[in-house]
Amino acid sequence: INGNKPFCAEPSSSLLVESFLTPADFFYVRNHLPVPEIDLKDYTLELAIEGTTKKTLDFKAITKYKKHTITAAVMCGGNRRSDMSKVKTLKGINWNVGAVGNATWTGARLCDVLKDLGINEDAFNHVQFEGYDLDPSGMPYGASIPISKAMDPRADVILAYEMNGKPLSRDHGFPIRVIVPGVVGARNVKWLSKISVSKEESQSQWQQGDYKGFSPSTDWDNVDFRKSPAIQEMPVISAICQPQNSDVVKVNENGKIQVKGYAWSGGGHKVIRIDVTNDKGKTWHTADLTEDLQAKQGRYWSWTLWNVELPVDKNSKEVEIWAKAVDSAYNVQPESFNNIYNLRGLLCNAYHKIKIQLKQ
Ligand code: MTE
Ligand code: MO
Repeated sequence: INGNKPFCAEPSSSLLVESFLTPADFFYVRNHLPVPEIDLKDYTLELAIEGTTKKTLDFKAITKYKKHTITAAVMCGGNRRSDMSKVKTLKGINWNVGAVGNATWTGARLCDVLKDLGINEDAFNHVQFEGYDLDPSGMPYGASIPISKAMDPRADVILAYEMNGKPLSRDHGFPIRVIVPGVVGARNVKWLSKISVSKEESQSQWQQGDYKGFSPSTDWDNVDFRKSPAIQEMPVISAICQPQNSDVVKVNENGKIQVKGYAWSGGGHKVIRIDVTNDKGKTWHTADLTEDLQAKQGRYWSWTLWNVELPVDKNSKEVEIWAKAVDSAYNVQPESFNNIYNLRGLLCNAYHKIKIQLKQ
């Protein structure tokens, strides 16, 4: 548990790689505001075009749209922040590697719901979302995505009412949340109350004054949030989950140790390779991948789990392990956090490096 009010929590990393689909109870929770309590029979979703209310849907009306299921990882923009914070102090929840989960999401496609509004796509730029959770001044949580992503049937944006085949839990956005696959967690608005098609981005704090990247030299005295774009698609990332940093690991009869983790990339890019080293890059070992075999080209929303057996030196008592992922655009993780440090601790995708003790 990383925070009680609002509630934020992540599973231990070894639990994370136990299954390809993350059970809802182990799926990280990130709330910025108090969790709303919603009665299904009172639930409404407002649809608006640039401020003009066009339509209100109840829960049943949303379930009448053709049902779509996708498998997608959701990752917080601050996942692995605790690693980046070792470079220099920064502001934010001290996430380890667990601010990510992979699940199936079932619901109506956003493009189908928007099509019924009869929008002239060229007249607008963004689709904004609001949640039923409110700040003390009565302002809701909010975010937006580009209209091109919202309207594209192949972008698979879902108004989800099921997670892993069961109704969404309160923690994860009951009764409806938007799943924007390949995009930073912050845009996957929970407890969805309103969708508006607009010329402008969401003016919420989380779109305008947070979830943006900056140069390592930007500090709180000179930061100008208007100058960086809001994070949408996420960069390629991986993490070692078993063993964990400073674990004691028994070397097997073949002189090897088992290492497991996950990797993911935004924008529908598939992870094509994981390279792992235990000699600081002199030798790289290619991991075996567990992938979503149903995913289509350019629509790879799931994470990839990986495992590898690393041969270790007979005499060594301690070993450092590094992992890096490569995606289908041949994007690769940067080697260290030094040159990607940013004051909010976002986009923390440097090589994951751990040190473990060996029992020979
Ligand atoms: N939606 C609402 N309404 N309120 C929130 O605080 N947090 C966002 C996003 N959607 C949030 C929200 C952030 S920052 C993340 S990382 C994801 O939800 C987390 O989703 P989860 O709690 O289901 O894991
Ligand atoms: Mo987040």
